[in-house]
Amino acid sequence: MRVWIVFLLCLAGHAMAAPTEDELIVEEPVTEEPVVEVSPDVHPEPEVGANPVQVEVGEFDEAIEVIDDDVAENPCLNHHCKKGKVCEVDESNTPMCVCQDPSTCPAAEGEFEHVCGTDNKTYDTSCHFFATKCTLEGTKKGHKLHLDYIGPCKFIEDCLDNELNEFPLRMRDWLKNVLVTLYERDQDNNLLTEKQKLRVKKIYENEKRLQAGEHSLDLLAHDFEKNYNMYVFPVHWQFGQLDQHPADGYLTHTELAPLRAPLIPMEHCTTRFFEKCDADNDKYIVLEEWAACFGIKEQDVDKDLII
Ligand SMILES: [Ca+2]
Ligand SMILES: [Ca+2]
Repeated sequence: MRVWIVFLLCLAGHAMAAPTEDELIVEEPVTEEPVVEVSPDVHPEPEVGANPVQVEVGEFDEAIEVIDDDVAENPCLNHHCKKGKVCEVDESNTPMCVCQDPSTCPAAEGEFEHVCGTDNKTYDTSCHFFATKCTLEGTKKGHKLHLDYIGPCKFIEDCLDNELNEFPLRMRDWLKNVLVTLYERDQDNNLLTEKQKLRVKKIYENEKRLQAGEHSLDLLAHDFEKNYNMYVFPVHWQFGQLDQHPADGYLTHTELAPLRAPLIPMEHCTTRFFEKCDADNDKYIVLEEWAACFGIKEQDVDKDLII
């Protein structure tokens, strides 16, 4: 339970930091199947988006390339490449993205920069991971290789059925607490829209609200039953936060990565939980599937709550 609180504080902390200037991002067509991609990249001090959970959304999307037509003297200056690639010019001085040599990646400053790939291999940093993945492009091995989670590879126990059922209890409570924390600390800021603030206000001011803290699973289950309505919006809100590349009502593996990758080392049911969420097994999680795996009733699923 403690890890959830630490995670919450950590994410809330990120959300409170000063926003940095965003680059103008031009999305290029996705060249490989986005549904199986997980591509997080975590900075020691992540920049901040509007989402406390989805820190640095763009950083997680390796399919994004940023290209500026205003080519200066160095054609590579404004030619950005996706993760794992660097810009080089060919004979006609035309910039192109080529695979980065992993040995040119800066060394990790600490263990927290290590990442674990789905090949169960620890990579020094996400730069090393994506550079390696790039060199395998076009191969079956490369296609199957994804970033699994943040931190060095470690033994992750199997998730038992009863543990799987406990996962949404904690997750729901945590989402609610994230929103309340945002509301409390962010009254003048823009992390929540006015509509969202009004919805969270109702939860925040509800005297029956279960305060953040360590609670038994029994209490969490009881509270969900008793105060069900307080959980409906947080579950919708999180879906909207993740569904941004593109915001099409479908969560891909890549879009889920910002939530999933930091969580796996702490919660060993994470992978199984999100696999199960995709009830029809089409590799996308739609709002109905998402809501259902958090116990939200079908009649309460409402796309308007996401806005
Ligand atoms: Ca989407
Ligand atoms: Ca699905």
